[in-house]
Amino acid sequence: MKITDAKVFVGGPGKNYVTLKIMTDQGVYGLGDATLNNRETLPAAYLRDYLIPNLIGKDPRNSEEIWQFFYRGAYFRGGPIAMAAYGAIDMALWDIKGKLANMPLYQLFGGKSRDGAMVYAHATGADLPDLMDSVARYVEQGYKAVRVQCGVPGMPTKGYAIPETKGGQGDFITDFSGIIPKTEIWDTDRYMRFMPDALADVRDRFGPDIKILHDVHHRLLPREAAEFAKAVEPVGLYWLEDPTPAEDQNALKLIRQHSTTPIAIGEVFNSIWDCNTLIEHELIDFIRIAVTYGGGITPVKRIVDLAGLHHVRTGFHGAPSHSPISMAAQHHLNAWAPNFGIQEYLVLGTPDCDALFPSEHVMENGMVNVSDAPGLGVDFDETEAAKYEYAEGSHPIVRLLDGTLWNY
Ligand code: GCO
Ligand code: MG
Repeated sequence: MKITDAKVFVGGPGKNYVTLKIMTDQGVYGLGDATLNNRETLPAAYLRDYLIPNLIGKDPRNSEEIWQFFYRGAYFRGGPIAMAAYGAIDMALWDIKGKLANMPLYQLFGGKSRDGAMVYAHATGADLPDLMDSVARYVEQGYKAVRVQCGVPGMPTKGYAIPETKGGQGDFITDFSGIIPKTEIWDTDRYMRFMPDALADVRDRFGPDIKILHDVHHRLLPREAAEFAKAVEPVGLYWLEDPTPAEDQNALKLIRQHSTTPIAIGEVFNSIWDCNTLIEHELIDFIRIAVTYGGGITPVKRIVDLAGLHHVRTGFHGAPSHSPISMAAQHHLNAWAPNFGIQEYLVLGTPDCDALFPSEHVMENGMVNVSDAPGLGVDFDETEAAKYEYAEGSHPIVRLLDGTLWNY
């Protein structure tokens, strides 16, 4: 069996999804997602210019060998651009494998460990009353877990993932006016004074059963993060996410020494080497790596197994930049993983998105029921894809009050 061709598509409704389609001499094809938010053209170019020419003629069933060929063969290892491109290939090869076996992927991993996988949605408010309305909407829809983010009074600009005006919904991250980023101003002192009480108010209003998550988005220093994690202990958070920038694995020690608040980290990780210390020293509770920038199912499944040895559960990244293809790969891992925790779930879910990626996975009452269709259980409509093209966009950058560049 041989790979005969592969194509890359960039575009989508409100997102620059990077979709890979690998064709074989047996008519079976596989789909992968290489979307790297706001840098989408780069994994697409790596796929087109180097990886696809090297794929042609290979046996698609040898997904492990092909992964090693690209990862080791590049000499310069890792990084989000390369790993997103390898990730798309790996997903597509697993999709082909599942279709050949006539089995959903979770069966190839070891079968189902649960009936449905719990997901969390993003509630956000320009201020606290606005946030309460947003949480209430998700609770009414049956969500069991909600991430809560709230505008901080007196902050010069809105904080991470906060709407400009009350009632605003959606993805507040990408600005499609061009590639020159907007600037947000961050005031740690105001955040530290306001946010623990705001989280406590959400707990008081919605009671003990709802799972509350909060994302610091890498903005605190280790000592500040330890103070914050201690201050929010009475809230009983399901997790505190990215309290410090993720590249300093040592920073997490200080937080652990001072607090029992569960810590989730890893949405910017690309390999097992970014998180092995955190996992082996049991400094985190949830690993957030995504199947896309983590290099695909093959390496991420190894991370899940390592995490399982150390009581670390999964909480894969699921921001809206993940297309239904990589989300499907995560749904299959979530169905199987003995150490599954929760899944972030923000697939656009619009009619346009559903038409582009017809999917067999069902989300209801805050739970995903994985598809039993062979392979990933999601398709890609090339006629629909022809309607879209790449749109320039950017993440904001963040500066402190005195203008110092800070972490977005
Ligand atoms: C999350 C993340 C995202 C990132 C985004 C960057 O928890 O979902 O923090 O919102 O900001 O993926 O592109
Ligand atoms: Mg996050």
